[in-house]
Amino acid sequence: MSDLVRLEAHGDVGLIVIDHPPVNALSAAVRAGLVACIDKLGADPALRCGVLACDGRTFVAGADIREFNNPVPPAGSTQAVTTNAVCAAIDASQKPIVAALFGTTLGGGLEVALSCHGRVIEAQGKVGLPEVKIGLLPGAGGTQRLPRLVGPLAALDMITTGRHVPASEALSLGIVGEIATDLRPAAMSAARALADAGTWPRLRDEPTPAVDRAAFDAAVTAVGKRARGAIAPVRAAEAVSWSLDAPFDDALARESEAFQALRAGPQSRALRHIFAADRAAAKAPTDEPPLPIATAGVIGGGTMGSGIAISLADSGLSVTLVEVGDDAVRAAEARVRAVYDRQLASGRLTEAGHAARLARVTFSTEMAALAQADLVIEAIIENIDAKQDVFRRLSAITRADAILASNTSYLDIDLLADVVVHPERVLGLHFFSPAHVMKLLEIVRPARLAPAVLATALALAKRIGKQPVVSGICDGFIGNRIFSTWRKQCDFALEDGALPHEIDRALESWGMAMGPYAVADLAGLDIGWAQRKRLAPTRNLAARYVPIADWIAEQGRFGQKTGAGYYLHRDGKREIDPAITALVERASAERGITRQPVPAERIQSRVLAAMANEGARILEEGVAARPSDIDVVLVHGYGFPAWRGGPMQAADEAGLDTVLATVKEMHAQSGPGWEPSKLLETLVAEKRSFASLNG
Ligand code: T1G
Repeated sequence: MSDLVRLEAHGDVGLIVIDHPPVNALSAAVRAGLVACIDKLGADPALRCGVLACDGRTFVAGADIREFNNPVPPAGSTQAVTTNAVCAAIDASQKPIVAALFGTTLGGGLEVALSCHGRVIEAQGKVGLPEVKIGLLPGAGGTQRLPRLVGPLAALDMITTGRHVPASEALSLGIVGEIATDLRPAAMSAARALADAGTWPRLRDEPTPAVDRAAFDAAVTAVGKRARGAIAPVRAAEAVSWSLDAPFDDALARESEAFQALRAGPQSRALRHIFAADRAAAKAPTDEPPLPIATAGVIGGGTMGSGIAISLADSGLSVTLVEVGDDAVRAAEARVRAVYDRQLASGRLTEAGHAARLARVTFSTEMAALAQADLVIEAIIENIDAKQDVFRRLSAITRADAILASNTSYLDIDLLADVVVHPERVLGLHFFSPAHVMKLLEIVRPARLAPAVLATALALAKRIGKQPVVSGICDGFIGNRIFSTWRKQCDFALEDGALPHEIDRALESWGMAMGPYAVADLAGLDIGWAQRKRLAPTRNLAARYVPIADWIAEQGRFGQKTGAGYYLHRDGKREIDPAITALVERASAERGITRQPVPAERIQSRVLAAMANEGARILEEGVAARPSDIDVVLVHGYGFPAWRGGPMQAADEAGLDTVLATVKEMHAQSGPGWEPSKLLETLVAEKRSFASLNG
């Protein structure tokens, strides 16, 4: 036994308890301790049965992800005690063992529980096989045991989505036999009942329930379509199909091979990188405790303001939304109610939940209503004068310790702090539209920000289910600055010979959720147009500038909202518009370019190089704390494929020398503004990676 896993005798029940904070991950020591305790249970004549339980906040949340970057341990070492070996020890047990599930029983934790002879769960507990989310598949029999328990179709859904299944659904699927209020006693009773019955079937001996093969194959095909380049869900679906007809042990061996191949591959490396990067970005760079936030105010009830109010209310906060005039208040109320009505209609909210959330959001035309708010988020038009006026008034009305935030997507937060008493409480909380849906939250850190306020913003992000990234101040912060940079390379490709749909297709086939021109039509071309006009006075006139986007906007074509932008939009479909083709060709002609086809690979490599080079500049300027923060922004806010790990990870995978060569090529062709960053040149010279800067 080890101090991580102990065996306690409770009458005739052997209670095996794992105590490995924070989530009882199945590290090598835990796996070895489990096998030792299972053996000890079997050898003790006073014990008729066993219960597998955990101390702390959750039953086993999976294998220890940190071990996956280590080389496969040599046979015979304690590390070689795999999760499969733990399951095999339970399979070989001559005494029934019941698992006592609570918290989030995930991955290897659920697989070990599935090899047990019964499972009891707490009402708030959840189970899942989320391996695909880190580019893996269940590697300890999950793809073979779960189908035998719940049927191939339900298993395929759980394993290829990685979703968490609540206790009630786990009961109806048969994953657990009981939902208990007093967990361990209930599990002990269940174990005794199996011992009394004298029989305790093993899932591995059960036949897989029959399934309509055509329906199953159609579901497998759908997994491939949804995967959008990710290979783990496709491999996982293949593994589940083996449960239909392959002998258990043969399928188990194939599952292990498939698991190891994924674990060693670039996609799992990238997804494990994002798993760690998300957590690194969310860690407060200070020991200051967060301040309490119970009541919040939002100024501005447009799309962003109402989305922010919903995001706050969803997390239990009381929110007062302030707008100017009764009409604007009514419009804001309608926006908030419409979202909650849709969630009620779709079953995502119960009647009670719907009523509770609506009750949390109140509306006012008076800023004085925010006098006692702990936090106020301004979400009005992107105009610095208007924002400064709001912050002056907030400074006079709110408590001196109230946190004052702006949702601005690029304006200088220091200019807002300048007009506030106690400027150290002012920061940026840049939500992404729709604010109640998008996970990313850029926390913009002005020079005078108090550490406790930063810690409070990071704690708020976790509470409202957002993925925070701390950004310094620059035009566009991290995400929009990088987006506007690589978008220019796409515009150059338009002039050189490509068409909008070809560029969108090249990047979507590379894994981007949506190409830049489809995104522009969705977001509205007027926004970028206004930004370019704002920046026009400071634009470097020697730099290559493509007028295509301006020409389109000047025609009043703002994208989906006007029915036409880069594409024609009819009945919810995007159509190629010959008028845009002609406009693009005119741009090439006016620049004296003879159009040539632009290969998809060139678009992909230049977009990545542009992202990585601008990311390196952002790091040099201290706007981002580490390369992985940039990856988190692009993955959670801009549709960058998570299975490529973000631009900095993808650049490492491509080789920084290759990326630097592409940057130099772009500089030669595109002129000023495309110089290689010093950091990129230094890393290449020193044969280092961006990952080496992640700390
Ligand atoms: N291994 C190691 N550390 C883990 C971990 C894991 N599986 N899961 C979480 N942690 C750490 C995390 O890094 C953080 O550490 C702390 O726990 C709290 O996590 C064989 C091969 C469980 C839902 O994919 O989904 O089993 O930063 O901040 O928001 O087939 O963590 O404090 O030092 O996320 O409450 C499958 C991944 C693995 C689950 C809790 N399991 N984890 O969320 O806290 S592969 C997973 C989560 C596998 C088998 C295969 C979440 C959580 P630190 P947290 P949380």
